[in-house]
Amino acid sequence: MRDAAQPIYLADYQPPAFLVEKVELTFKLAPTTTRVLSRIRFAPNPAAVPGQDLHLDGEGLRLIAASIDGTPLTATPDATGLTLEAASLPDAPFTFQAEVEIAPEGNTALEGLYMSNGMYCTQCEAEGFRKITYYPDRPDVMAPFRVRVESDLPVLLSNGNPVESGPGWAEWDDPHPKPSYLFALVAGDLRATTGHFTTMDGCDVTLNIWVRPGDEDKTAYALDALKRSMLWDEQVYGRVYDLDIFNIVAVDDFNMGAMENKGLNIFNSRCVLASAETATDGDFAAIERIIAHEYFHNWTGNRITCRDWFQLSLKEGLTVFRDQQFMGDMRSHAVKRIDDVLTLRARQFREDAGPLAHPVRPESYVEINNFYTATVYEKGAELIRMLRLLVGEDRYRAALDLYFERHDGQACTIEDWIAVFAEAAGRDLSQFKRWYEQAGTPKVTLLEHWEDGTLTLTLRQYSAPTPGQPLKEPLLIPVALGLVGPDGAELMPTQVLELDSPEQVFTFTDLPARPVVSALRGFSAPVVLEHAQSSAESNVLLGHDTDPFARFEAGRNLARHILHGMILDGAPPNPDYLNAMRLVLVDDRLDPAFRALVLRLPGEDELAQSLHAAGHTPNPDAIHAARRRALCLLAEALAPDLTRMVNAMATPGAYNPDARDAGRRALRLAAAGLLAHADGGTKARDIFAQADNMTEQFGAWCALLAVGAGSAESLQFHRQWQANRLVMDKWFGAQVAFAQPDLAPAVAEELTRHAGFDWKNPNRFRAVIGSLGAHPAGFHQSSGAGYRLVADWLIRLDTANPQAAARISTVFETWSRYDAERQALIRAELTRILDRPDCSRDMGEMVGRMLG
Ligand code: 0A1
Ligand code: ZN
Repeated sequence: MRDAAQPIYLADYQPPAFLVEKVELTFKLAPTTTRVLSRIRFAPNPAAVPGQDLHLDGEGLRLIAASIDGTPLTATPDATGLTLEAASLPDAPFTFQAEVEIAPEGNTALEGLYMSNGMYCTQCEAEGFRKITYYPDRPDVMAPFRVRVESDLPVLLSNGNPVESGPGWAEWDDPHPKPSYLFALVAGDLRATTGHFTTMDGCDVTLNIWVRPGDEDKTAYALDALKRSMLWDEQVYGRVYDLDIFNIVAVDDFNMGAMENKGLNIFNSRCVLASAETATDGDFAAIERIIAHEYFHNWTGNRITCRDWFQLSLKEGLTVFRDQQFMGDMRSHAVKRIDDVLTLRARQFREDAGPLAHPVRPESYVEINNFYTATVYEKGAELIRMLRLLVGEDRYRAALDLYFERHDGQACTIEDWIAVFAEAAGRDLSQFKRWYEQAGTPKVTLLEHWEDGTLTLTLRQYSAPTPGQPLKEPLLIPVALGLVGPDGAELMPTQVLELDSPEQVFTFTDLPARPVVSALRGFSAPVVLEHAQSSAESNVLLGHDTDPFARFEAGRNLARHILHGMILDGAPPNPDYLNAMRLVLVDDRLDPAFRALVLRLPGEDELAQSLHAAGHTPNPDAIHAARRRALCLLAEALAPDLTRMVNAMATPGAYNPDARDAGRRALRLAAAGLLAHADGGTKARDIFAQADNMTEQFGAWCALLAVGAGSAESLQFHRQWQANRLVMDKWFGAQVAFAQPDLAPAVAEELTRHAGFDWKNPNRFRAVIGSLGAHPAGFHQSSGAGYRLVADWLIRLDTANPQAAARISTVFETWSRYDAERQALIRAELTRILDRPDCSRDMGEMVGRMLG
């Protein structure tokens, strides 16, 4: 039996004692008295150690009756479920039946069966099914499900294909064996937008996007993204959809972004609903990506699933990599790569550098929900990307074909994945596998030596200790590198150097002149590169590198260097930098989206992270002030060009969310945002007044808030959008995100008293409390007011929704970067969160790890 606070170890994995041949469920839905009847056909698992008990997970269930092959059961459940003793079980297949009662209405944790705005829905990943009925709730038990739903609500959905329905009931059949975490049920007053897709095998698939009445006008983009995802997966991976119907449902109360339940994806409504007026370009892109992500899970996750939750990255890393490829194909590979690297650094490098660092495949956990992390997802995707780079595109595709062929219908491990890859690529990947096992971001140092036409590069790697891993082995790091002439011409196209030792030397001979080294092109490995380059060299790369990521990175390095100087000793920015930015801004050969990214200065948290890595104690106020001054200086230096760009990048005609127009709007808003630091927001006010789309309306309002203006616009925004939940999340969030640092905690506190602050809704909670945690100078006010407010609310949320509260607690994960006073204040708040008798297992694990 499991003690709830004890860790579970990968090393303790045991195959299940029994397999399930068939599941039949009947739901009689009622808000406080839902009855779940189950009929489960079990068979002994030939691969298991014989003589084991059968443990059926179950939490918070009221057991009405249970039987085995018709004989009533005598066993009584405990807090973790029902244990059927080996001696009492037949050693042949048998049928277990149970009836339980649950209360979805009171389920504020949003896990299991719960209610959102009068609609029933489920969330079973990772371990929610045990809150619905007794079952071996583990991913290596896969079975076909047949489900009957009884309710007066008009729309009744479950996984698979619809088989029969009548007034007040519907039956669904899912022929594909699946683990319980992919089970789903929805019942509500819903409206569908319907489309069709014909698979490459000629089968017609009905596609439905189900929403609440009134939201039907916000479904077109999701439906289109779904069709494009289905086509892409056929064309690029040869993967065909396998049911007659694909349903997507939008739900307002949802802990995460979306969930890939077989044939019945459930989405946080913010990840589906979009119209020009209510969603920004960023929202449209996120919807496209998440629709694709969940759809791609049908093969990478559902048909091939994980043996246990330690293998989570097997499905998540691969599926994120696939959605990144898809987005690159749909939009721009260059811009997508830069965006992905920015996210990786902001979230995963931050995690990897602190007390919550863990390997892509963790070795233990207390609460698995705490491991849906940037490391498992985003770093996991980087590992797939590196594998592809190391073996080449063709062998990558061959490896994937083999993976699908060999493992379809199975619950697999990272070992299975690596073995397929090693076989298809014909190379030993045992050293590569360490990437899955070692936490922390490796540091790669690059030293140059130039003599007589020969360039000698010394590459070193170092991985610092992380919690539980004091010593690290060298990794296999692909370093994509090119050489650029001082005039900007490419002297040597990209080569992939394989760094597999602590130190290696590479030489390049017969060079006409000392080249500029363009290292880590395309961000070929998730490492921190230390490579001293002069600003003249960075300028060559920024202006000429053939690799767009390297161009971006050169600009970023210049900006970071200048900001460090301003923060640490008030040094003014180098005029060369201002000039380099001007050249990028006005270069019409460059994609506007790319220019918008280059113009964006590193954020405050990134600066705190890089200062800390360089041995300094970051001061959040000083970082904020210096960054603000840099924005003013840039704005003053570039004002005429910025004004020109605001005008030139207008997108006449009807709003189009495609990458081209979105890129122009991004540059337009970046220019207006910067200009606001010089013109007080005049241009931004014009954009706001004329906007016919949310991207410009919201972008312009944020530009005003960022310079302390925009109060009239705030009122107008509120008046216009108070009836729209998703837009109101923006209204709540932006006021905190752009608050003057010393006022930010009070602004957030005030908003928590607003009638619209429905704290049990995760989107709204995040908009206020999450935004304060993401505002470094506001959150880290030396008074401790930010810490106190966040801790108060986390304590409150922990009692209703531990999973969401534990996730948001990561705002504290960087505490050890800061000065002793701030550290003491944060530790006191973390201790206050932890030292409560009712602290959840989720929160207890997170805070415990943060305190170390
Ligand atoms: N598997 C989903 C995300 C997800 C994960 C956990 C959840 O509850 C703990 C809910 C959703 C995905 O990758 O999209
Ligand atoms: Zn996923």
